[in-house]
Amino acid sequence: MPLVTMKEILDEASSKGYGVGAFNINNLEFLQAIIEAAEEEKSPVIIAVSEGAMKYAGIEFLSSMVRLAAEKASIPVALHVDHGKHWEVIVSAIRNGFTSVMIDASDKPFDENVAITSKVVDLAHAIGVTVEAEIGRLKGIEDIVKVSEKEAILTDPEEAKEFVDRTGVDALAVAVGTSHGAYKFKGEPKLDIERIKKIRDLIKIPLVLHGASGVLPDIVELAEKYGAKLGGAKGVPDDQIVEAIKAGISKINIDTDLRLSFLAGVRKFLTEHPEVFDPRKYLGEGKEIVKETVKRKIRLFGSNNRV
Ligand code: PGH
Ligand code: CA
Ligand code: ZN
Repeated sequence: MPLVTMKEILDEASSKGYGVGAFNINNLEFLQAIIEAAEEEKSPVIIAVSEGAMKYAGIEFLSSMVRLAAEKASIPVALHVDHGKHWEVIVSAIRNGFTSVMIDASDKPFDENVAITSKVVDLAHAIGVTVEAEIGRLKGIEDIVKVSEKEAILTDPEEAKEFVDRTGVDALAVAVGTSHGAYKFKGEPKLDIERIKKIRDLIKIPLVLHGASGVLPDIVELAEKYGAKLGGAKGVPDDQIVEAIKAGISKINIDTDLRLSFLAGVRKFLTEHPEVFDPRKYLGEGKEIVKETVKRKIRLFGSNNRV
């Protein structure tokens, strides 16, 4: 079916209380893995493209691939800009058929974030494109030394409400203790679930959890068995993701878990078949593990059997 907006996918998820994965792609194999997994699990899915991905592969190549994949698929697919920082990128994405954009001005002072986000909302809504924005900064709770620092970094519920009222965004990314990458927590993994509940009580639009990868221990172990060095890697445990969804999160962003899965597959294949030089073979093995990981995520988030 043609690409749908992210709002369509998330409003449905939010009203029924399940989560939907937004999975990052940079190339063909990750896209194939995600779409195949979502089709087999009968799940809606969000394909996320960062500015880095656009720089790596080209926005036209990525958007064309995703549009085609969606048209051939039997599940709803949204094409979304992840962490858009530049006005030109947002405009270019909309011109290239993205159905959703994230404008991330969360590093700016509150009023400036409101102004930048509002400008994107005006443009995007005029042509039916969904907007996600963010307030607060992503950082592990354990890394926060003082209480005052915690309040400055994590999303303040009252501020979140004012932000949504003033900007008219469709989805809001909140900072509740996660961070990007494979090294999220020095101590015990911990999300501020109470904060999600407070924000949920004040805000009716879908909420987004960034930095949500689990850094799956079995995948890390597999990659390390074949030579990867990932000492100290730690992510968000599955049970905390479930709690976060129960508390009101609707969109869950996953990048790192797919990277680690691909790495494990490619490393395993190359180690076991040193004589093989056909990229379809080793990339194919990477793709299979990414696909398995996406299926695990879909079932964890509860978006399976929804289409
Ligand atoms: C993410 C992905 N992308 O926007 O938030 O986070 O590094 O935990 O996959 P991870
Ligand atoms: Ca941010
Ligand atoms: Zn993110």
